[in-house]
Amino acid sequence: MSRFESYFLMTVTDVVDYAKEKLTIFSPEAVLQTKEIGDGNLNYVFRVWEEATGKSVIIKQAGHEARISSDFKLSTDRTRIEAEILVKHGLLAPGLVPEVYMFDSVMSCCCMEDLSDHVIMRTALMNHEKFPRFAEDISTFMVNTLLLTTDVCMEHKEKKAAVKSYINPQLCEITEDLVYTEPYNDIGSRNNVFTPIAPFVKKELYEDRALHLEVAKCKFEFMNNTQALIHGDLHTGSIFITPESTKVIDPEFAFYGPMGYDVGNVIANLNFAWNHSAAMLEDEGKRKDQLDWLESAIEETVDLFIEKFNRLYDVHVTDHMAKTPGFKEWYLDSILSDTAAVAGLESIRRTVGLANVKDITSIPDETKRAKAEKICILTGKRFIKERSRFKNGKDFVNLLKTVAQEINR
Ligand code: SR1
Ligand code: MG
Repeated sequence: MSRFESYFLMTVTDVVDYAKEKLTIFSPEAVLQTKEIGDGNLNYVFRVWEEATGKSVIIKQAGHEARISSDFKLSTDRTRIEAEILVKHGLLAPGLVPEVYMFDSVMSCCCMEDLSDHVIMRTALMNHEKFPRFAEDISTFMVNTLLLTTDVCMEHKEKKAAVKSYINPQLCEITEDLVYTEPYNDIGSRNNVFTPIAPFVKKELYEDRALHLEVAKCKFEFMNNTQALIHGDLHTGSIFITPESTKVIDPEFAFYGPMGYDVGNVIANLNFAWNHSAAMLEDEGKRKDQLDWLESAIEETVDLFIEKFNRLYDVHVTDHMAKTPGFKEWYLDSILSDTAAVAGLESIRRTVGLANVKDITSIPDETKRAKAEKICILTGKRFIKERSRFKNGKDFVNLLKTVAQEINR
């Protein structure tokens, strides 16, 4: 009888046996190596490879609680959501996600293409690398996976069935708490606030009542706008990249929500990379070069999203009323406003909340880190409060540059 007929959390040794027994890619005699390589907050990720043939795969398994904190007890069903969404994303945005080889509902694990020739984008950006294809690829990924899953394009009963089938209450709750609530009040007593800026956080985040009202409005938009099948966690740690290729991974937070949640996450995480390079690059020429590239990546991501959205909308719109002149522009405007708000919410929560980003926490100089954090918080606040005025890529970049200048004055 197989050891894998009831669920348990695997070790590297178990994973070798599992791969030999369950995956046709390896023969039962294969000599396999394995390493746990996960650096995310939730799951275990094993790379399994056979030296002799050069074959390799990734096996990702979900545990009953999050790695980052045992506060989060989670259903292991999230691996099913992830595997199903990866397959769907592969159909909607071919070449921009890893191939799924197998999903195992008993062991709650998913076996997929090994992307070891790619690097995690956050790490690469912290090494000040540039990726000329990024804006082109990520805008295609977002427009295709988002617009094509809306009521604008889909038959409405099918879309409602999809809303039902992709309901994801546990992971949505994490976002509702960590993104839309705790950074503004620390009611979970688990914010990670960098001590030198604690008074700043108190004044700018915990005591700004006008901000709280805007965040509350955004929270209810996130919970109630079943607009598109969103990735739900599209940060630079969810992107594998090379200069020639972009692959989006980890869609376990996917559900029907507002499109701006994905676009805003991308913008905020480029903002973190910008702040990392601004703080870490001593050489003025190199710093300017990297910041210019990051600014153009933000600008092009937004502008290409708008351009491709407009093009795809005209080709794929099926709803009669969505063809009304002016509706597309109104709809896109609301997505850009949500994008700005989420760029702000993500900038703030990764700075002061439970799940921080290395781009900021790895800045060793206290003064420089404090400055970077203040820029993230203040850009974040203005993205949220002024969200209706962001209409193109330049608007997003200009805010970042303006706030950075003010802090550095
Ligand atoms: C408890 S999980 C913390 C964060 O990690 C994930 O990547 C999501 O961003 C989540 O908010
Ligand atoms: Mg993840």
